[in-house]
Amino acid sequence: MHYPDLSTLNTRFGARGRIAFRAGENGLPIAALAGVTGSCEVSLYGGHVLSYRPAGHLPVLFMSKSSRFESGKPIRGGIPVCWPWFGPHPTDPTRPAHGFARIVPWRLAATEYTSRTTEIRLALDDTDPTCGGWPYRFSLTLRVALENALKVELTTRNTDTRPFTFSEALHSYFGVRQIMDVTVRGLEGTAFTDQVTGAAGCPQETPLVIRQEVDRVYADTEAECVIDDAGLERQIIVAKRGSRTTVVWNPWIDKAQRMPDFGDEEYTRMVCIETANVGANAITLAPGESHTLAATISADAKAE
Ligand code: TA6
Repeated sequence: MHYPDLSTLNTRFGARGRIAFRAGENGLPIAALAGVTGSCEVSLYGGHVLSYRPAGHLPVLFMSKSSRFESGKPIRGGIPVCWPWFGPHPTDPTRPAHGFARIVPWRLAATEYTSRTTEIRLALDDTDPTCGGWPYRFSLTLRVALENALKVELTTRNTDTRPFTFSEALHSYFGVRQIMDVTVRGLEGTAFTDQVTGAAGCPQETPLVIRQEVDRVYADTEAECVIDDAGLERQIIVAKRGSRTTVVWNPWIDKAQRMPDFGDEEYTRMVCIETANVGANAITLAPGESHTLAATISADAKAE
């Protein structure tokens, strides 16, 4: 895995007190962004937002204490980029789950900052040697911006001569104090496919509480989701643009114990609210067309 050296990154793209590059575990380069509205860290490996802390709040994203930071393996927490397929590869079980974008190095394209905003843009395209095995020309840009919220935008451009279809997700892991004290609002009235039982068209009539393994794909929804965390007396708001699917996941006890990169008890401290386009909401781009999937993440003191 080859990355530019950190001194070059800091010289060309750093900014004192705002943008700095450091070596993470196993030497993976990490960009640390800071500004008046908060701070975040982004790994060039996987184009992966590792952490986000709004000013005046506790960290918003969950990261497993057992996560790997190894070439070729996904990072267990933060915001994995699932692209160009979500879940298992549609036909080839030997291909990595959730696509290859989250397990390859991304290139640093640009950094920018103003008095109130700090952003980084990463790039990946079919000329990157690690992106083999997908038969289309493409370019991806990931924009991560610290504004009054954390904005994460994944833009796909079809640079091929043929149309292609892809599915995608910003697979965001959110930190909570205790899952038993959490309610997820915003999906009421939206039917879901239950990935645990295989049942489709399941009604979500009330706000969602989690008392078992939850792996639900809500289709045809553009709704903002709110994680009400009574334990931390805060809400996490997940708004989105360019996304018609929301996935909600908590592995619960048995699956947590089967995951080597996830602590047995960590299911109590996280929930995934994933900003996605999956299944019938997959995206087809004609040559030259592009599409942006965007999540806007913020935290608020709990409304009384
Ligand atoms: O978030 C939904 C899901 O597809 C679950 O089925 C579970 O597999 C999760 O993603 C994590 O997938 P990963 O490949 O990161 O272990």
